[in-house]
Amino acid sequence: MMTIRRAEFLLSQSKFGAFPKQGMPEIAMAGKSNVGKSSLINSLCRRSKLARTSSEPGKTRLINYYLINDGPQEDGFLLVDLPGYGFARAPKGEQRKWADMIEGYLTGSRRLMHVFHLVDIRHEPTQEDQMMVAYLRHYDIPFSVIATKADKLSKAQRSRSIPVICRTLAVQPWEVLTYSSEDLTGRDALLEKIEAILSTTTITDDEI
Ligand SMILES: Nc1nc2c(ncn2[C@@H]2O[C@H](COP(=O)(O)OP(=O)(O)O)[C@@H](O)[C@H]2O)c(=O)[nH]1
Ligand SMILES: [Mg+2]
Repeated sequence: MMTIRRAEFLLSQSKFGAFPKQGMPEIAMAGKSNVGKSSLINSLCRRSKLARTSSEPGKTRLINYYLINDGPQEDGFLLVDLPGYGFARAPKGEQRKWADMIEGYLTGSRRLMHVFHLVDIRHEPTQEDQMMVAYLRHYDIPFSVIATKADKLSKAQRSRSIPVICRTLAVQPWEVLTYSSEDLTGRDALLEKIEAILSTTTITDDEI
């Protein structure tokens, strides 16, 4: 299983664009505001204040990049916290801006290896969640679903909610990981998944 030895905030963007360290493998987190993207990054890296978390849906929508395992060991990668959605009542202009950012990122990112699409294990995925999956399928980006906040449900309740998530998003049960940033359920499995994703990244930039 891979270890996260170092984790640091790299930069934020309000619009996708070129940045230093671009060319490292990237793994991105997508999902509704408040679903637990920042908490997952913090719990995965065991750094409680790396990514800013909040019980209030974020007002500023940014792409946040975190640099993981930077150094000579060549297992470095970028974790990318994508702007959350879940603002069906938000002004059209704001929705358009979100869509432009997401499309800009998904089409512009040079080495996006995988997207973790987070959904709350307690709720049926929304139309916006389905739209996010449609984006990922449209751009042919490998993804898996992470059912977050697992600590809020009993084991029996969890096993009832996973099929609902699978059905709504048209994914298979083995494409869904159960996770909790509170009690670290699923953390080891997620690290193994990341290791598997990164092990397919042996091609260097000039070969692409
Ligand atoms: N119980 C529980 N609460 C969580 C979990 N993950 C996130 N939260 C809470 O959900 C709220 C939103 O989390 P945040 O990480 O900021 O969501 P983001 O908007 O997707 O980045 C915060 O109050 C977190 O403490 C989890 O696994 N379990
Ligand atoms: Mg966040």
